[in-house]
Amino acid sequence: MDQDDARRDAADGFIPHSSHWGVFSARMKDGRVEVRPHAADPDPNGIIENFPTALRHRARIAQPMVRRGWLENGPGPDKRRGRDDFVPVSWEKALDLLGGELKRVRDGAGPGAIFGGSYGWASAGRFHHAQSQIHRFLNVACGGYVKSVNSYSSGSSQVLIPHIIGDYEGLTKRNVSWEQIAEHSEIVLAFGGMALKNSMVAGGGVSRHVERGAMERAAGRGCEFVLVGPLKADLPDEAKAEWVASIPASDTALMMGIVHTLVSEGLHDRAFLDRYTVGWPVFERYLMGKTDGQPKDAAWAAPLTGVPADEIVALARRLAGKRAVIVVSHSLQRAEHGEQPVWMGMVLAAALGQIGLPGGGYAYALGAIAYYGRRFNAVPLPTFSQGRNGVADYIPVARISDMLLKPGESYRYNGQTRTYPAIKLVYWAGGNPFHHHQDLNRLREAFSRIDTLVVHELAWTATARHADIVLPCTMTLEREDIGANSNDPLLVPMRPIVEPYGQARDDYDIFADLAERLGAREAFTEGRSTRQWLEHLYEPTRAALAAKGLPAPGFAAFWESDGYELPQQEDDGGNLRTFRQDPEGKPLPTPSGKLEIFSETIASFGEADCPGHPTWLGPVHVPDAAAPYVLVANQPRTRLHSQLDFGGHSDAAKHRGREVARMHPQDAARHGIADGDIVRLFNERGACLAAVRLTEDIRQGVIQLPTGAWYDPADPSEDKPLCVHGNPNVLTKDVGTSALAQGCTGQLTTVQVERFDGNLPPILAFEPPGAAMAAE
Ligand SMILES: Nc1nc2c(c(=O)[nH]1)N[C@H]1C(S)=C(S)[C@@H](COP(=O)(O)OP(=O)(O)OC[C@H]3O[C@@H](n4cnc5c(=O)[nH]c(N)nc54)[C@H](O)[C@@H]3O)O[C@H]1N2
Ligand SMILES: Nc1nc2c(c(=O)[nH]1)N[C@H]1C(S)=C(S)[C@@H](COP(=O)(O)OP(=O)(O)OC[C@H]3O[C@@H](n4cnc5c(=O)[nH]c(N)nc54)[C@H](O)[C@@H]3O)O[C@H]1N2
Ligand SMILES: [Mo]
Repeated sequence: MDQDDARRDAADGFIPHSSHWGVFSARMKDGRVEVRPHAADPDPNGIIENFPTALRHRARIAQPMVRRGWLENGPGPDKRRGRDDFVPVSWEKALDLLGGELKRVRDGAGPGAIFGGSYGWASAGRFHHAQSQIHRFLNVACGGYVKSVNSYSSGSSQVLIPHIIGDYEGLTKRNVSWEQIAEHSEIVLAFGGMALKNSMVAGGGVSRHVERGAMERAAGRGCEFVLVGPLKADLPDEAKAEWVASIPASDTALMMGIVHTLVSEGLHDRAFLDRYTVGWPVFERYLMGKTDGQPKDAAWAAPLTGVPADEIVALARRLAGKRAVIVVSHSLQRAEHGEQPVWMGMVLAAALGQIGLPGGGYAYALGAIAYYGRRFNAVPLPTFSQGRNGVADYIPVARISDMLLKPGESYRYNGQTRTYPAIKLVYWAGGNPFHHHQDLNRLREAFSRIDTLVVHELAWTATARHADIVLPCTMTLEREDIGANSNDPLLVPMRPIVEPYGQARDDYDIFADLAERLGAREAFTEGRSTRQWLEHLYEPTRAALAAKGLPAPGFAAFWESDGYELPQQEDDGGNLRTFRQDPEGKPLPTPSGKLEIFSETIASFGEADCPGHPTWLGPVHVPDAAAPYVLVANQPRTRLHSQLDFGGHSDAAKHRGREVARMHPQDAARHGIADGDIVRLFNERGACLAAVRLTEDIRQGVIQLPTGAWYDPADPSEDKPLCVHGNPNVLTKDVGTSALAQGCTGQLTTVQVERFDGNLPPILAFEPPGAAMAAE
């Protein structure tokens, strides 16, 4: 931060802090919270405006609660989860009950009956990071837990890319940067776009939002941007993009049509393919129709993609011979057969021969989150150790309902046949499965099968409402921490501005007291207070700064500062650049050492839904008479996932309290739907209400409803209640991307829509359950 700005903040009583949506500062004034973005941030994120209203909102959890049915009848499968009421209890009682239950499961069925994957984004801050806390606790005090692997973000690419490109982080984080886009790229072809709403967010925080500026600079020097996807808003105005409004989930076909054109016209970079890839000849035979009689040409791709053949041909010609970069957003692989566009994107980039050149090649996920396309820090960050997990078992993260519904059944994952464990206790801290998982009615059924669900939450999310034991945790701004992210230079002293809400406690303190009940307090805390942990975690960063001969003040000085700028590494293009320069000496970490257009490994797995090279496996997420629209359930603009949905910034973007869905006016007219109406979206899995905005900036036949509105069932006693608020995950289907990766497919589904003319049910998602209100 600039010295003058820092002085201004300090003089005004603003205290530095950080969040996933940006570094900021905050103060309490006249009982109100005020926030200010980091002074050096050229393009601050409005999401920080959720804090002032959220911090003391009634949706916060004020005290420990136990579900009545669990309290009265003890642990066991129970359909009343999410339908029962809660009994407020003291911290002593809650922790005694939970300590006893953890012992019962650990000593009876073993730690392999505890699911502690606890997926979720939690909050920024290196110490209070809830996943680190819960995992350390379960390791140290319970002997371990069944974990989850991969993420909802990139479940299919995280499995695929090591086979075909080698290093996932090398592709996403040390490859094409925003600096290179601004200076070198001549054409950016972005499948799924690079929406600024998405790159406004980074796990751990970001001090400068640079994406808009980089696109503006690139466009200003004549770089062309082409957006492929159903929504025009997926690239900002500054990119001056041309919009190809394609059919969702058709990108693989479009890419094949482009590559077929390149090959037919001799525009592909044969020398690059020969030197840096394996399997091109096999793929080329498939592409040209020699193996299945169907050339994957532009005319073939046109009806599948909704893009006219001549446009596909023209696009191929425009790309050839230029410093071209192919961007594929995470969203493309969060769909059935999501591996295919990620793999085919690499093949397209390889055929253009630009991989490894500045501003060229394959920028998978660039723009999806603010930690892609940036420089890495040159010193290590404070890191809280999670200890050793005594349980080896895991599930691919998005298979949670399958695990709970089908214990003992087998499934395929990454070439293995695995078996779902029998889980008795599920423990969540820092995530919201009723936000992130698909087919929420199925998830409710899954959660009814276990003995006990424990949740630490700062607010009454649907996950908390389905729990047996709910423990209220503090929110950032109520505790001290260190903010950092490996791709942002600012190390931030996150000082609290307000006392914890109600009886809320830090996850760390909760786990320390629980560990005591399991005989493991000392092992969990190592005798340190929170402040002592922060000092301890800060030390390796300080030592690394000192070793570089840089100013390396002690913790006390850091704590009183407005943050330190850490040194960063060069923007050197990473291992794809060195591979290009020296393919024999610096091979990729794939089996062949090259880019794998054909993968022997994947072919050997024998999965019909993920063969040995990119393949068009037929259309998925296809509308039919019962569900004639494709629903795009993408990331929300005004919040991170479900976090602080009750905050003012999120609330202001709703209409009549409902989440806003967008649809094309011509589609709406067929149903007598007008702008601002309330609609019911439904399919065989469920139904929700939403408000409608009409826009021509969406492909016809597509309806968009972002994720993140809190699940709000009108009548929780029903098996498939209407969500009155607009959570699209009551509609999405709970299947994996393929037997290879088993990733999340929540981005797309198909739905029907109708105008909702009934009495509008109230939104109760932000009202605490009855007993909680009475107890306050
Ligand atoms: N349909 C559909 N579904 C999707 C997606 C999609 O595209 N479409 N996208 C998916 C993606 S990419 C992701 S990453 C997931 C995100 O899913 P999640 O990461 O589970 O979503 P969040 O809302 O960030 O959940 C974090 C929770 O942690 C709580 N929390 C915050 N700080 C703390 C803390 O300090 N301690 C504790 N104990 N709790 C805390 C918050 O209140 C919040 O409830 O959603 C996925 N779901
Ligand atoms: N404001 C905000 N930013 C966020 C998040 C958030 O919750 N809020 N979440 C963060 C997280 S955890 C992640 S993983 C990233 C997610 O990054 P992404 O998954 O890339 O983000 P989405 O917004 O879900 O999808 C981007 C766009 O892809 C388009 N799209 C959907 N399906 C298709 C398709 O089949 N083909 C094509 N060509 N386009 C398609 C949609 O129009 C959508 O707007 O975002 C991060 N950024
Ligand atoms: Mo994500």
